[in-house]
Amino acid sequence: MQQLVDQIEKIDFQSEIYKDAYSRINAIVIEGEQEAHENYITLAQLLPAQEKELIVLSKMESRHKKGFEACGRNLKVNPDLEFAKKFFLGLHDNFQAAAKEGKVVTCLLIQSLIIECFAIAAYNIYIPVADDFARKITEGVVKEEYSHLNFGEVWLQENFTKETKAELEEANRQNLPLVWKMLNQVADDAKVLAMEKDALVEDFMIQYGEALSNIGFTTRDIMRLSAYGLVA
Ligand code: Y39
Ligand code: FE
Ligand code: FE
Ligand code: FE
Repeated sequence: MQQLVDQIEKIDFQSEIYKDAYSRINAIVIEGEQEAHENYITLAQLLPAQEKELIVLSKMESRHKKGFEACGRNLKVNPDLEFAKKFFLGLHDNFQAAAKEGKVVTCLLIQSLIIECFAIAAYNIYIPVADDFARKITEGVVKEEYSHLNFGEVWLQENFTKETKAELEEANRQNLPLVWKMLNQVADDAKVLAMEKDALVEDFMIQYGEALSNIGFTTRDIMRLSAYGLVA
């Protein structure tokens, strides 16, 4: 705790090094919220019975995007959106390909489990080390991200069969290694913001493992699935 207090006191939110790192992390979050907005609209088309609920989630995502844009402006940072688009390309393409084939289970795994858990981990780790303005925004956002994760958990739990289980395993195999790659790509910038990679990995694994457990996977499955592709 004292360590955290010392660390926060040292953060200079207006230093060039902080603002440079923030230009990429802030852009990733803005782009991520935009993609999440679009993904929930696509999911609404794939799941007509949940259309209204999913449109509500998509609207939350655009509000999140506006909130994080305000965080960047507040620090006078220009988000590097070109970098962020490339950052999400792998997950973006896999989501699009799955949607085209009507693979709703894969789409839910990518957006409502993987991306939401990544967001929850990142926001939880960011909140204690954020500037006052961004902290208030992020606290409001993370509460809603839990409800997005919950949507995916409930749907996948209610539809858990041999077939959906197999599709989840395959989608996990294709997409989880991308998350570890993404995390490595931002580790240095995250560190400048006082967010440790180990803490991000740990929080992600806890959220993701809990989600898989709620859906119906065994502990043994979860161990195998949640560390898939994790190298360093
Ligand atoms: O569902 C959502 O709102 C998720 C899209 C938002 C993505 C957040 C991505 C966070 C990654 C940040 C990495 C910082 C270390
Ligand atoms: Fe969001
Ligand atoms: Fe979300
Ligand atoms: Fe989100």
